[in-house]
Amino acid sequence: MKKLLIIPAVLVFGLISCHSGTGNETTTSADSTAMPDTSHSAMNMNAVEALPAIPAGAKVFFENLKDGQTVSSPVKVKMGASGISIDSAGAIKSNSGHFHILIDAEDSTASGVVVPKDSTHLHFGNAQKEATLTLTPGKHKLVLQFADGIHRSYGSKLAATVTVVVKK
Ligand SMILES: [Cu+2]
Repeated sequence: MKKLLIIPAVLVFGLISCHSGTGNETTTSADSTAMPDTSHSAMNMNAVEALPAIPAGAKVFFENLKDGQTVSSPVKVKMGASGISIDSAGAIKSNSGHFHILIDAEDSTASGVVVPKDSTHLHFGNAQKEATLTLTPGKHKLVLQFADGIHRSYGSKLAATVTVVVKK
């Protein structure tokens, strides 16, 4: 049945565009017009999945650090999450992600943006819940940022900030 529909489409299209294209191009156009469902699902497969939704009530927090706390370097940091599970990086999974620590950087990485990977943006893609940071004496802002399996930030809703004072 589809071939019967395509043939008149090719004829009509060919008549309209007889000066502007070859016969092959005309056939290709008619095929994609005749099978919109196939081309549409192929596009969806190529598109990147949306950032998973944040479960209601989920949060992340520094388990062992309070804002303004004085610490000595190296600092052991315990990372906590509730209402969302901690998983290794790799695949996009709903209700899960992994930790990042931003050192003296932004307050949170914008939602959906891949967390940078550099000396001030640490990734814990093996589902680690603890980290040891070497910090210079003085004040430092630490941000705990949760992100999905491909490092896309969940934004400020799954971020926590503390400022610590490192002893000399
Ligand atoms: Cu990451």
